[in-house]
Amino acid sequence: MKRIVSIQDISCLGKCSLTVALPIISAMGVECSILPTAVLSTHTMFSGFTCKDLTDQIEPIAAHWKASGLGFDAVYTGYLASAQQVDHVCAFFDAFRREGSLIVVDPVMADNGKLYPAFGPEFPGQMARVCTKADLILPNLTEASLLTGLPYRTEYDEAYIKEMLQALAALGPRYAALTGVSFEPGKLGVMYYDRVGGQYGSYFTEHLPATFHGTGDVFASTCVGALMRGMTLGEALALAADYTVESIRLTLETPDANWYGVEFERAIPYLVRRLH
Ligand code: PXL
Repeated sequence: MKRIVSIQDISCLGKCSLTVALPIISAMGVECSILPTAVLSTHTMFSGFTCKDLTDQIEPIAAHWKASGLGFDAVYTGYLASAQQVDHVCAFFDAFRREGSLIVVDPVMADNGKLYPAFGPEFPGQMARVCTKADLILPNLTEASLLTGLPYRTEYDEAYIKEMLQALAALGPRYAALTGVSFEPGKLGVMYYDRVGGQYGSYFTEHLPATFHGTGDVFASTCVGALMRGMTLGEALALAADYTVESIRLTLETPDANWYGVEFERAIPYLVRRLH
């Protein structure tokens, strides 16, 4: 069984980051170890959340794993709790990168043109440093614009997306995939670029009329799980998009669904079926 380590926060309630990555990656038949960056009472869209930063735990946990001869087929990072964690996460990549392993960075920090509330203006520059060491990055358009310095647009064409993808890949990763791309009403998806092959690809599916918190984490976790199950990047991104849409569809069908996340749990049978 492939083993990954996911480095992101534990939002104790809120259906995002590790409480999404663990069940999804496990359901896909891939072992998911965790390195929590912080413990929050909820995600940061709730008011009054608590946050215990765990920066000082990253290095000793990594050192114990190294001393015990433990390694990973992939490292997948998401929400980092502070700019101070960036050096530790970069050092972790250097220590655990090995022949054939994959480093996936979801540069979680912003959406809809705005940084998340816990981050200051220096954070995107720090997150860009994490991206330079990745094999694959999975930003949304807001994050891509903050990482590259290119303008954030809500109306755009394929040339703009291709320019953005090239600028993202120029940061260092071989592969960049932009989420939340739409070229026509009713369709939403992902466009990606392989810097080494010089090739673009895309996958579009239904654009459901709602946005939910944590769907980026559902998407990224599924993509990493699918890559570990041997799918190509194009197949992994398509499965991630389809499962995310299925989770949103089931949430919209649930009259008492919570506002803070999607009912990805009810779509797990669909995800598992798609693996066979
Ligand atoms: O879903 C991304 C995410 C992860 N973790 C925390 C967050 C967010 C988005 O706001 O607040 C703590």
